[in-house]
Amino acid sequence: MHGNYLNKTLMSSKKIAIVMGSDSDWPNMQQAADFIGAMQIEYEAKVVSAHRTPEYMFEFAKNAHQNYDVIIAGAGGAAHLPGMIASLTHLPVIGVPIKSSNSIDGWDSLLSILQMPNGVPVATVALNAAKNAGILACQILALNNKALSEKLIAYKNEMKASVLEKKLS
Ligand code: RP5
Repeated sequence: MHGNYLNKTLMSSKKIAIVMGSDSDWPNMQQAADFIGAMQIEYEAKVVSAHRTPEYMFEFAKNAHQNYDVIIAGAGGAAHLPGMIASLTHLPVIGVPIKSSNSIDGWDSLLSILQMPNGVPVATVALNAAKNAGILACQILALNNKALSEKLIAYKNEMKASVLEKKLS
């Protein structure tokens, strides 16, 4: 089990929820947490399973707007967690398809999260792309946070510089 660090809050109030179907998703989902933490934004990470803890998932999703502005939800295989959460909240939900031990090459996870019906969007990032989910969540928060938007601009500029500096021998 990945235990204690799954319930981590950086500051007093919470802004971004990072939820996942299993603690086996955490090594991947941690990349979202790491980026959000580096931006000094508050987050809470927890396991919420659509299949194993459906009542808890319902309670979490129905009350999420009281504690969070954005939800990042990752799952693998029959990955119903992001879509079910999106069906129960008006908050933006970013889905992370995970290539898990029960996944068939990741396609099941990807399509389960991506192919939502009209009216219930999940902003789906690439397979295992939890870092991009963290970046996107911060970009959403930055709409109302100038300091964060400046940090994101600095991050993008650093990325650009690192690409331009690359030398092929
Ligand atoms: C999904 O099943 C989880 O999100 C995870 O990706 C996958 C496997 O879960 P474990 O059997 O490792 O707990 O619900």
